[in-house]
Amino acid sequence: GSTRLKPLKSPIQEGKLSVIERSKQLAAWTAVDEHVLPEYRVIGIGSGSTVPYVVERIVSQGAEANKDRVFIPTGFQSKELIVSSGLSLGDVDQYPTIDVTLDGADEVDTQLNCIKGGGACHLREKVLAEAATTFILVADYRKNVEYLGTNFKAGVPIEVVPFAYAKVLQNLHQVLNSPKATLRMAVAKAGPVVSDNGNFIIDAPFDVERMKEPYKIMAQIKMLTGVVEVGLFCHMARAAYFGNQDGSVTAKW
Ligand code: ABF
Repeated sequence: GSTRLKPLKSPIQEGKLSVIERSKQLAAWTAVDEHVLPEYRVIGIGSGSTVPYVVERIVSQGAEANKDRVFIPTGFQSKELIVSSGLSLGDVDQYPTIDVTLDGADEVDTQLNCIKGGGACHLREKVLAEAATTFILVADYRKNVEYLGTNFKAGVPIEVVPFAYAKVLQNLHQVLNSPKATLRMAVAKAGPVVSDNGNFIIDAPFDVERMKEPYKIMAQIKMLTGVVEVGLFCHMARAAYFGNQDGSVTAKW
């Protein structure tokens, strides 16, 4: 389903944010208001630039609401956000069951399949998405698409063990028909990006037709020996919230 919610008034930030940042904030605030229920104790916090607005809104629920809660990070950036916001930090090994995880996405299709991993955090993000009773996506309007690959052209992020990266690249080029798959390099080509888990990231573009069946692609990539995790999250999200340019929010479920 899908619905368009009325514009949320956010007097605090009125006029201080760009249209895109404001749409991220609106998506995040709406998702928190709808899904971070008072009785929830264990909350998964994702990565990216939309999630800070999720934490901002949770903090605004007050010290009383947050005093018995624990927040589980999806990586270094997410951990820093939790700690700097004064919220209690927990580990997923202490809390393998999470009440709700809220996270961003690079793109979300009409079935709520999404591309994640633009920030090289998708392995831990998928662990927390799977451990959550409810997994919620928050994003700006650019991510709300009919088919994956419409706006996000960098390709499917794939975390691979360094030992196997050249073999996996070859498999993608020759077997899975992604001739433009590349190893993700750090800024200024200083070397390959290394994930929080010490692995490399490959970005593998597929043509739009193939991206109409993301589950199939995800399964084919996941079977390649050396692949740790694929940045395609299929049939996992309960709902997705997109801030729109006009200040309204679109909810998809
Ligand atoms: C994380 O943040 C990643 O899975 C995804 O690539 C990225 C989205 O970033 P942003 O919210 O800044 O668009 O969720």
